[in-house]
Amino acid sequence: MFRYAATLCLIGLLAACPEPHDHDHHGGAHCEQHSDCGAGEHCMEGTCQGMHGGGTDAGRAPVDTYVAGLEKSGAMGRVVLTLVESDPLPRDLTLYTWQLLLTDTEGNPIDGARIVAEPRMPDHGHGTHPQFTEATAVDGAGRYELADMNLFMAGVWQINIVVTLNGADDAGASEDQLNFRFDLEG
Ligand SMILES: [Cu+2]
Repeated sequence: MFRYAATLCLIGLLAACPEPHDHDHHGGAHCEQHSDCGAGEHCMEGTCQGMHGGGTDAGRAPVDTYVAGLEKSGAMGRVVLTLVESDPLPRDLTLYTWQLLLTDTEGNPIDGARIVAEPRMPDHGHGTHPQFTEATAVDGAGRYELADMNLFMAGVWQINIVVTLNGADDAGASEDQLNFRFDLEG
């Protein structure tokens, strides 16, 4: 087939010329781990993908410097989520439990929300197990706890958090989302 295409090429049908150097890179070579892929690629869902390819992971955003009481505003402007305390401090590769405070933008505690965290490593294209951790309410004053998130690898972890608020009326639930990003030394 290649010989045939090359022959067409020689007799002047330039459009039929094969481009052997350009094709196999975009299909995504099969892989099982990052080291199976080339430089600038990572292994995601069984194929090698370029690092700069959009998606939901924003790999180049700055990381957070941890302080107790770190606040994040939701992208929709509905909530503010405070990381009251991380145990342990974001550095080790282990199970993390986070104490959270959920308020509206005026600082009023919000109870009865559903808070689900999904830890991801944006630069590697993978998450953790279990994939999602749902927070439990702690004391009914806007306090919640995320227990035992397994941040098992050194590097940047982005903890994507979706907050679902119960509607005050029959209009139903509304969502907001935010993330925390920490670079774990390991
Ligand atoms: Cu990783």
